[in-house]
Amino acid sequence: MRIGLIAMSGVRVRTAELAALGVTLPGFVRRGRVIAQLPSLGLLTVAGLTPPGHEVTYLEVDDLQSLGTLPEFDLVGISSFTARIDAAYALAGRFRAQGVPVVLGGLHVSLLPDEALEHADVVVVGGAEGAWPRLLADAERGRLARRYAGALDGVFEPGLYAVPRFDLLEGRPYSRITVQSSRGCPRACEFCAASLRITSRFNQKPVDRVIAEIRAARGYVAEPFFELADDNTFLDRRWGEDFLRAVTPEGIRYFTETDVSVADDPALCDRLAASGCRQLLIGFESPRADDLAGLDPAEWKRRRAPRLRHVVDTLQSRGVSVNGCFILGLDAHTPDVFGEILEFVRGSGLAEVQYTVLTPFPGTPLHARLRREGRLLRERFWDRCTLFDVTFTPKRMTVEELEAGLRWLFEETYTRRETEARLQSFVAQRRDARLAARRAVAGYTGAPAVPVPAPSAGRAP
Ligand code: B12
Repeated sequence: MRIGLIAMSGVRVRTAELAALGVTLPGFVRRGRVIAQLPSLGLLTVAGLTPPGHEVTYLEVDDLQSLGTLPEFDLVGISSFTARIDAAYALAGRFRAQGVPVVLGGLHVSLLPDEALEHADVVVVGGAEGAWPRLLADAERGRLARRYAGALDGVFEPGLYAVPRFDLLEGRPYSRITVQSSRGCPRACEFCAASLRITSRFNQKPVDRVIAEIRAARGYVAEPFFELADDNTFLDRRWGEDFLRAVTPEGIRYFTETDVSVADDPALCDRLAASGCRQLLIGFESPRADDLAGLDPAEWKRRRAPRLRHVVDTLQSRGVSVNGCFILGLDAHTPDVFGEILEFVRGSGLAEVQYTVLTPFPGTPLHARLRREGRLLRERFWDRCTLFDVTFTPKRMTVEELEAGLRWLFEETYTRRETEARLQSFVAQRRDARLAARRAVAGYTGAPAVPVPAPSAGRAP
């Protein structure tokens, strides 16, 4: 079969509106441009799970727009997050109008399969692992079912796992590639709309497979910057140690997401920079511990909040920049929180900062609760699931106050001067870290030094 796999790629930030407000946000815009370059690891994985004998084409919506007419396929698979699901439905409609069966998959579809089925012939709920090969066999027999359930666990075990088809990226202008080392996260935050929603527990990929994928990707994309498409990479410290040992000789540069517990292990932190880790994105959510009540079932984030500055120091003094993420509009947030967040950001020395608005993605416990409480501004607001749009009534401020607070924080934080100052302060910290490391090495061996990493890179959500 000729199979077309199409990603609803790109970022969805209504920067035009922010620009219209007279805001210049170099730090923000730069990050947006950088991350928009990422291909769809979901679809490269689907391609990897496709048995030999089929002809697979990977496209992004921009490719389709430039093509004008729709290419000819026997089956089309579309992947989309919530923000662009309506565009995905429209595209599905165009293929179906030509008699081509369309399969929809991904995070949004997994959580709202009934909605998706109104626009597709088939939906895959959960990961493609365990579903896609069956689906293709059925398609060849002309007996496609309407729904397929992917595996929720063991997705990286032999029999379910397949190496993503990085070869499909050959010749394309990517400079960043995603590789997944784990799926899920045990913290189970109420708002989380990531891979936790398509797994029954935390799944970690064996280190040798992650390394094999990194090597495979490098075979097709020259010198990529790697982003681990994980929610909590260093949760398991033993795995983390093994990973650092294995990835260091690969000489790559990478970014990933994890939680503050990584700073509990100074020995692991000592080895992060030399392993190529340039930045860790960590959800701080709010600098005031009490704001985090009820965020996760174990109140883990609340208990950890008093140590946020320590986390920044521990990592940045070892040459790894921290991208601290703050969620605006938590139930405990009053209008004075914006000033407190800015004060924290300025005082913490954070190299990068990300502000997003609390977003009730469909299918999350947060969505269910806000709906129950009658606080959703609209019943259906998927195109506003950008992380920068207010979609609900905050508890202790008005919608307008939340919007104004977000804009104010952007204006204060992402100016050229502030962005540069953050970066420079981190560069100085990293220089000190390298000097200290050199001294330590020289003290033991008389040898000159540790490897010198290149400048850090940033990214947005
Ligand atoms: C990389 C990434 C991006 C890349 C995406 C590149 C791409 N085209 O995929 C970029 C930078 C472009 C991006 C953009 C955005 N992102 Co983003 N991104 C991520 C990130 C970090 C990793 C996603 C990933 O690669 N996962 C690994 C793959 C293997 O998993 P997967 O995609 O779920 O695919 C599996 C299954 O879902 C299924 N599947 C998926 N598609 C299909 C299709 C078919 C046919 C089948 C059968 C199966 C199937 O099979 C796959 C293998 O099991 C996650 C956060 C995280 N840590 O997970 C956020 C995340 C996905 N992003 C998010 C958001 C909000 C955005 C933006 C709206 C931000 C913005 N304002 O611009 C935009 C969305 C724009 C858009 N085009 O829709 C949210 C989405 C939540 C949701 N439910 O929609 C997440 C979860 C982060 C968060 N803060 O909550 N993002």
